[in-house]
Amino acid sequence: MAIRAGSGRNRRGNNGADPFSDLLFNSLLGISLLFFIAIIFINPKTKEGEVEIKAYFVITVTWKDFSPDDIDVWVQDPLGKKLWYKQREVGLLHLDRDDRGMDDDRLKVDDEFVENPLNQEVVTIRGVYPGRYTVNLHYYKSKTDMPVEATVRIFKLRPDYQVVVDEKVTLESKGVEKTVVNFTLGLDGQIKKKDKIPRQVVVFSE
Ligand SMILES: [Ca+2]
Ligand SMILES: [Ca+2]
Repeated sequence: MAIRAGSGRNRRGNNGADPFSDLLFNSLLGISLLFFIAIIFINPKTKEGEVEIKAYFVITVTWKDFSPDDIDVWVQDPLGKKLWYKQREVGLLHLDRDDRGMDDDRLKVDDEFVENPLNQEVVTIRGVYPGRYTVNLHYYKSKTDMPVEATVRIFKLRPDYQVVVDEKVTLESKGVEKTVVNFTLGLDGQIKKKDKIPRQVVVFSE
């Protein structure tokens, strides 16, 4: 069931970052993350102890390469605090970047265009805080006016390895918000409950 969200917030402005450095950083980050995920899927048991990821959970949201559409991941923690592109560090939650489709992923260098096709946002949860977490997707901006299918994967890395979510979520149109999962974390770092009850997380700030 989709949650309809409104519109009218101001989009983030120019933060002054050098676009070429940003593009290179994003490219390297994307490659590193894909490599890390590949290692986990290839041989989780033997490789688990060899990957020094200082996090308890990793959430990846990926949509079609070269898509110009902008999908956002939102996570709400047990205290009700929200992680999103304007709040990229909240408590034990961290969002690596706001991937905006192809915006900021294309740069002209010496009359040639350099593009990073990757569309991915990554969240890490760096410790155990018990309670309910909600992971939502929001179709923020559309240049295609077409549905977007996103792949959501949630890995629990500690105290033991578990694939919590590995599924595709279709966002039918701009403005649609969907709850991927609610999960309740115990003091021991284990998931006690999991459901998909729709829960609105997205808010807008002017
Ligand atoms: Ca985004
Ligand atoms: Ca992108």
